[in-house]
Amino acid sequence: MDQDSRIFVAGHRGLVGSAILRRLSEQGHTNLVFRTRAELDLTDQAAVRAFFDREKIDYVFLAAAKVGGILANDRMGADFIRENLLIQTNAIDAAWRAGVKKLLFLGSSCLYPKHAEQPLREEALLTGEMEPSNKPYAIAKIAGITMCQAYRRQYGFNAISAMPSNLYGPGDNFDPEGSHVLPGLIRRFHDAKMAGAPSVTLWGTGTPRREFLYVDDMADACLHLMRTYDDPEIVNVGPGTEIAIAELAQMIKRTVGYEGTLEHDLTKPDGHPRKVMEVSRLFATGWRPRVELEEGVRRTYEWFLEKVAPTLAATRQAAE
Ligand code: GFB
Repeated sequence: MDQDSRIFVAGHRGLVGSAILRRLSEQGHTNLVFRTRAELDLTDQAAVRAFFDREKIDYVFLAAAKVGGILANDRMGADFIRENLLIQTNAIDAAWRAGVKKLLFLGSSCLYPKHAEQPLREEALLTGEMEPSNKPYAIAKIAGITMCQAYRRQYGFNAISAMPSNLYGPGDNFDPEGSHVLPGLIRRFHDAKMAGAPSVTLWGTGTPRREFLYVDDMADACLHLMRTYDDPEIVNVGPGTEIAIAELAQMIKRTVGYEGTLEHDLTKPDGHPRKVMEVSRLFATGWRPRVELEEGVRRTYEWFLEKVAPTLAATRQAAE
């Protein structure tokens, strides 16, 4: 990837895409291409082909996807499988047809079997039953990974796939129902603090274990892989450390400065009992994450206070 390579970041308004765009800019890349959904609907095959034919793109970061937390996945499986299959099929195929040099596709640690041996090795993919709450999402994403591998094998297309752990950071979705646990709890503890509420509800038992990677570290890993990795096998991207959800909740509670108690809503799913990835394939290439979880949570809460909280406060006032 040269400084003047023409680079398309699909999904540049999302958590990962916006971080990739920031990182590319910081590193002096100026020939960057991005489109809003209104400008380019990635589920529209003809539009995507016309875009790639016209734009003469060299590199693609395919960070556009329909994503969400455990409840959104559980309730809207049809949307998750349809949108992801369409977006990735259109983008990967059109990129190859238009002569793109290299494409990075993103999977997720939730694609691994529910009871796979931990830490999750790349070889564990497709070796067992999936976690039912996110099966439609996982099947779609596994199709994308397989498509990258098949296009490489049949057509020589340099398409690689990374498997991020749970991600978080500035630009996240803080919707109380649809979001992932970390931004969801920041929002819930913040709202409870503002309202002086006596308790905050945690979904599930709090015992599931997850690993969380700060999104700027993820973006950094994506650029690193784009520059250095050309193999068909998937690569896990995570910090290699884990935390129980109940412990994470305590960390967020401290960061927000909430003083009430915690309750559990056991009607909500736990999902995978444990998801921690084996990251030696990535670490062997010299890459390491930089932002520790506590620091990342602090930075994310600061971003939330600056960008999200004022709008919430204004909405609350208007409703009163
Ligand atoms: O972040 P989360 O939705 O991702 O949930 P997954 C992680 C854990 O936190 C689950 C618990 O055990 C939840 O039950 N949890 C506790 C909460 N309180 C909350 C809350 O307020 N909100 C949320 N969202 N969870 C998703 C997958 O699974 O991870 C997706 O469904 C995706 O497909 C993503 O891949 C990375 O790790 O369980």
